[in-house]
Amino acid sequence: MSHLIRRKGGVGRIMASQADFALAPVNKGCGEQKLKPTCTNAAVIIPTLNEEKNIIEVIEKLRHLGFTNILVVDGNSKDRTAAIAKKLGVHVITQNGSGKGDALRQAFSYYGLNGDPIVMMDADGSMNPEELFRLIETIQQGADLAKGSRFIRGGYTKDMTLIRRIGNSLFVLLVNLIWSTRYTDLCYGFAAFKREAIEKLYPHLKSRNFEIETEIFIKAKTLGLRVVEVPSVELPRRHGKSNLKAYKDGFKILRTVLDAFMN
Ligand SMILES: Nc1nc2c(ncn2[C@@H]2O[C@H](COP(=O)(O)OP(=O)(O)O)[C@@H](O)[C@H]2O)c(=O)[nH]1
Ligand SMILES: [Mg+2]
Repeated sequence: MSHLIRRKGGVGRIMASQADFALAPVNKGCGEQKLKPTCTNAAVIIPTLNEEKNIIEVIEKLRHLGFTNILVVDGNSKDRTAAIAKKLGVHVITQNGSGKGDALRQAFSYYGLNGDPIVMMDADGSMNPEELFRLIETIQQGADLAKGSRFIRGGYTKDMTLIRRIGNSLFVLLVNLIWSTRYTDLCYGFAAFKREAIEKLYPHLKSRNFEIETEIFIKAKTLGLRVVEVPSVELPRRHGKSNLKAYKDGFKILRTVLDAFMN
């Protein structure tokens, strides 16, 4: 990864209002039908933990849409996830530590990671790869970070328990209050980054687990990156169960918010 690129301050306007959706129109841009060559430069990072029943479909859908630069960061799955991903011909690395945050940070620092923009998405089939076009187009239109939101018009979730909804809403309130942002969603790992944004963010990220997304979005703001929310639909994971433990991980997210506030 090349050196950290510094940007002059004052560019960090958070754009999450509906007016801003003009930046990210549905069914346009890189095009669900036609893939512009620029889109094929995108690198897709997928953290995986025991997703052997889901990973094939996710990779095949991505390929079908024209994404060829796919990096699976496997958390030492006990099943055949890594073997299947390798067989499908995508790049697979095994994470050194454990946790989703640790895996994403390892991917961000990975010397073989090429591509611009860089996208992160889950392996459980809950995210629709077609939405990547909208995220990438938002980057092409000037955002440093385009993040999916399940809680703006056009977005929703069928994969969230009540307790997780409440937790997410409280964290959104708290973060918006502290950093004057207008986020509508925080605990959601479907996003596209300008490569420079990853280079800028990476040295500041510490999260090991599911607090990683919240940390990314807080630090994107404090580093002055331009963040745009784009509606996203989250479906139930296709097979298996979530690895997230609402109370334990909720506490870690809260600690991440407070830690960022104190520092
Ligand atoms: N590499 C790696 N991936 C993980 C780990 N924990 C979860 N994941 C992946 O992160 C994504 C989101 O995890 P999931 O359990 O669905 O959490 P949820 O979407 O928040 O309910 C999925 O692709 C998981 O396979 C981990 O410890 N290491
Ligand atoms: Mg999931």
